[in-house]
Amino acid sequence: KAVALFVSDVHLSDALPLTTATFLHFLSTQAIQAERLYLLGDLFEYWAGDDDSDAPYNQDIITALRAVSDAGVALYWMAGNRDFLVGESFAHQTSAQLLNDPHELHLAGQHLLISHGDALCTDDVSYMAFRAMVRNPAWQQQFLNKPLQERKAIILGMRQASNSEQRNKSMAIMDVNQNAVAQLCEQYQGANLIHGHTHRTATHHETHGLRYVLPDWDCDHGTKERGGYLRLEPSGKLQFIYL
Ligand code: OKV
Ligand code: MN
Repeated sequence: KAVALFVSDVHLSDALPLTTATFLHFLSTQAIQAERLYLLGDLFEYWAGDDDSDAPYNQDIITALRAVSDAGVALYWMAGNRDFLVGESFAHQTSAQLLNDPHELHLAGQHLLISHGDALCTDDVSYMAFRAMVRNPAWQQQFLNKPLQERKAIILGMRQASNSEQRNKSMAIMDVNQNAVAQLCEQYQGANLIHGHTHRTATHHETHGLRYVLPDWDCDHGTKERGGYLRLEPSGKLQFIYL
């Protein structure tokens, strides 16, 4: 039995039926057999606020996550850069525990540090400014006070602007900054780092330990692997499972 599964960047959306089906199948067959499931950010393509959990698509995902919790799997949630508006209501509905980024844990003899990963992409200066703004609780409260439809329209506008802007950004600034990684690894001496966000799944040997980068789950486009997760065995061994 797996001690923990680590997943990120599923980017769930009703526009991605294959990704959705793959994730729901993963929950009911793999996750349900694990002791713990860690969702490390960007589970959703975007999350406009917990009052959107009434939407039938979101209800289906919540019900499936709740079934995993009810089966005795400890469910943990860390926000990504697309679903940072998930709150206490979502946590209650799914029986998930909300985690701060980064989060340190000791499991199966492993010393781990888990993070979404966007905070490590410090070369993207404009994104770091945007992140600081939207992670501010006062800003979030103000945003969440707007009607749901207005919030959705704002997010849609941002996504459209980003789609035309992203092409001009170099691939390098979209990756983690090596100094940011070194600084974090130094702060948490001896920990192996697990993060997602960059969609560049790999195992990197850093100065202080290993850095596991989780894959994204885009099953509806492209020809690459169809998502996957990192599995922690009782022996302490970590291995990628690609679907
Ligand atoms: C995704 C990235 C844009 C990097 C905004 C609430 C807010 C969601 C959102 C808006 C942006 C995702 C969803 C996008 C990734 C970028 C620029 C750089 C580095 C809100 C919930 F702000 F309104 F509250 N967003 N989009 N970037 O355009 O897809 O990852 S996005
Ligand atoms: Mn991300």
